[in-house]
Amino acid sequence: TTDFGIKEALATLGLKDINEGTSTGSNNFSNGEIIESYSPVDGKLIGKVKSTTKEDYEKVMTTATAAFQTWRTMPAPLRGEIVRQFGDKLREKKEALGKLVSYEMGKSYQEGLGEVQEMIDICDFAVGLSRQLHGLTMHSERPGHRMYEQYHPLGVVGIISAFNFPVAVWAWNTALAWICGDVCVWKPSEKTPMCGVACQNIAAEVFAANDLPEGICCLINGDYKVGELMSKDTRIPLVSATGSTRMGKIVAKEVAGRLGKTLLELGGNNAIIVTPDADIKMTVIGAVFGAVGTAGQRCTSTRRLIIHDSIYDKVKDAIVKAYGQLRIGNPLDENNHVGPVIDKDAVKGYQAALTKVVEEGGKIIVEGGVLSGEGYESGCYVKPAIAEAKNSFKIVQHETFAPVLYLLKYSGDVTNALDAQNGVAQGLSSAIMTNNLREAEHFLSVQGSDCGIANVNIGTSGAEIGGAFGGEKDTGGGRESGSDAWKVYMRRQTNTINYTTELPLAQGIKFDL
Ligand code: UN1
Repeated sequence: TTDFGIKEALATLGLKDINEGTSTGSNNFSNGEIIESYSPVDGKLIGKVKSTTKEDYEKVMTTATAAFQTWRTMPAPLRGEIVRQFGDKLREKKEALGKLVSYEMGKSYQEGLGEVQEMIDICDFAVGLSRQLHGLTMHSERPGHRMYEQYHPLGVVGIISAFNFPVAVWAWNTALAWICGDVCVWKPSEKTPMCGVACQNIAAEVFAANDLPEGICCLINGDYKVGELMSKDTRIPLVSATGSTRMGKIVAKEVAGRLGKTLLELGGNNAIIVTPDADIKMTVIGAVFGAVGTAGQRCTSTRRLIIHDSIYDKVKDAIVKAYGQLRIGNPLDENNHVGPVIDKDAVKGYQAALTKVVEEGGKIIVEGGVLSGEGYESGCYVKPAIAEAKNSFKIVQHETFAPVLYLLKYSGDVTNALDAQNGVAQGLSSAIMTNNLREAEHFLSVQGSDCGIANVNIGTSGAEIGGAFGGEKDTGGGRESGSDAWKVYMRRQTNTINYTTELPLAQGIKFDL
């Protein structure tokens, strides 16, 4: 693990080398079973953390609820100042954290750095927002009355995040929740626990330097059972969960059962529509990065290309050619385009998808396969594959978290492509490649894409933090990150003030005593 400066990165992030023991991180009460984190890059043990028991969880909740009492009374722009400092710390540690993300999760170093950049960006966004938590004022129908609304902090926000964006998704939630006056309890994926401890350490430094209670930022470790503690906990008014649709449905039911709020960011089955007026070169870049970036493990990864029959062969040939140039290997080596998938289970899911698509009548046009031999010892490196398929195939309807791309053909006008694009259970990201204004506008219209994200002449992945991020249908309906996504982290209050000596009733009701 001394290769590519991993040892140094771990030290910079306050993480213990595997020989030194368990990384507990700051403000961590975890005492449970050991979780070992193995790198999909080289199969080596990176480190260990302890999982959170029910008793540990109670301690976390006690510090979090106590910290909320302090944090919520601090003026929002001053909370913004803390988030600004946190963003600066992230700038300092960008290379180390980006490297750890790459090593523990398997995405390319460039994408690891990109992920940390998203954290920095959301901090900047949140700092500005801390002076803009605006409510409206309304004109009262009663004389001498004033009406307005205001937003107050919500309380303890529970965050459940996935392995694929092991640090950024947490930051999208915390940076906003913090300026909103909430405190956070985070359960990172048990597949990327070291990233969780690293982030906790960075945040802890900032809170300590400002004499603020660390309970503002809490970390819990473990599998779904630990997440369940939060779903059931009435002290947590909002649970923000990112992951599979299956997980989201369980969390949604549990939290709704106690009338709590959820913010769900679940699966996608994202397509790019390629019309006869598409720029082929741009299409290839967008589609290939979308399908193989993060080894096809983004929620926004491109899974389907819906190509017009008149240009089908041309696009297919160009994409197949581009796949021929992909270099698969150690993601810390910047010569490689594609790193490993997260673990051997993901490899199995990938293999099953390729078997199923053939069983259903599809045709593989770029062969897949698991790589072995030198540099591939972890057993997690797979070849990005392409199959010609039909939208109706069960496997095409399913989100396989791996680099498998399906080519679908459409004929006639763009409405036929849209039927296929919208004809899946998920509704996260979508794109159209066209220089035809009518097609582009139709795609964006009410009759167009039914997804939370709809792009013209760019791919499905790589959303910026300034926009609200999330999607419809099986994607869960939540929006996080930019725009007015902050509102879900606050409680809204409508206030009416009477500054007269009379008490007129609304709706003109007479009630004389
Ligand atoms: C995810 O996969 O959970 O749009 C989020 C993108 C990234 C975020 C993806 N900014 O690809």
